[in-house]
Amino acid sequence: MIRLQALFRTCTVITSLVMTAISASDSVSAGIITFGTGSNQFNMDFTTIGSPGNAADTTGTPNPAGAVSYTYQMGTYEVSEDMITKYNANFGTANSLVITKDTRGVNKPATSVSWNEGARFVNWLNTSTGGVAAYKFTTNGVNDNIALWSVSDTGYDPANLFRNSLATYVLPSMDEWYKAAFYNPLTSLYGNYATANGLEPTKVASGTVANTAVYGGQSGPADITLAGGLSAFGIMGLSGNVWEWDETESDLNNNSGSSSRGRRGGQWAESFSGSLKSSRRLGNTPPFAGSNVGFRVASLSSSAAAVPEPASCMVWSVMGLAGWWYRNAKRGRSTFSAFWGVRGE
Ligand SMILES: [Ca+2]
Ligand SMILES: [Ca+2]
Ligand SMILES: [Ca+2]
Repeated sequence: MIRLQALFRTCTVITSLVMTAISASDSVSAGIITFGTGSNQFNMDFTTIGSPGNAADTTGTPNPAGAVSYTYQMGTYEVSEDMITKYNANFGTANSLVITKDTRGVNKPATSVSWNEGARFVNWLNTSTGGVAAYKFTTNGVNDNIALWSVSDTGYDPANLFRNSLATYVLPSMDEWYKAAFYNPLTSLYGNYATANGLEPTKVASGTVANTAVYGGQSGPADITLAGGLSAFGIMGLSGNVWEWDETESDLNNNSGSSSRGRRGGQWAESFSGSLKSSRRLGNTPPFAGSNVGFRVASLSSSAAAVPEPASCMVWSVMGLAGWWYRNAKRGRSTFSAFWGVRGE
């Protein structure tokens, strides 16, 4: 009887551990990539955007939008001030390519970062990890406009003259951003907002509660990991917190280094939710730096990053523990005696 009670208690503990691990694991397909060196390393979280070949939405702006034929990774959070500071320490200062930004706090989203500065940051993510630059800069100023890739360049893609087809890290295109924000892979439907249920989010100053977003006259942006609930794919802050650049020209044809680029999602001070909606896409020229405009990074890697999330490590640990318990239970050993190596009570 004592042995049965011990087994039951152990089973209850394992079950609760498994449940905790599962609920903590919002997205087991997420991955973490580390950039930089030494004390200037930082991690960037990515979440897989699957459902390749999804249909476009025909109810938003632009119309159509959101059809992506391949699996990619979306930055789970906006780019933080800390990431920009560490880019500058690793690369920007030494190469006279310092990215300027606002200073609200290390975990706040980086703002007053122009499209051109964002593209410089993304290029360094590629080149510092042995990859190919996404954007073609031919002049030295950090806020100079890009040139177009040409047919003689390796990685030239006639369908997108901005993006080198061999690059891994990029600014999300209009369609990549739209899909990550508004498409629900479970229902194959589009929502009007980047919330789990696709409906208008509740206004919050910060937090991670589902179907909330940081807007509604807040005094400033929340930390990138406290920027409201997740989109259906598991991405935070696509609605609200700070505006985010997309890669694509406002006219949807990437054929001019100086023409206006899209930005989406609205920001903390918006009174109403209109700017957060799938129907709202504004634009600015690529050197423009707005104190409520930031960005996030996408990765064209089809698989999640090599380093698993702590939550999924925990799932595997618990599964291993459960297997060990089962084997010992089968041999008729109580969990207590098996754990302490005691044979025969
Ligand atoms: Ca700047
Ligand atoms: Ca945002
Ligand atoms: Ca154009």
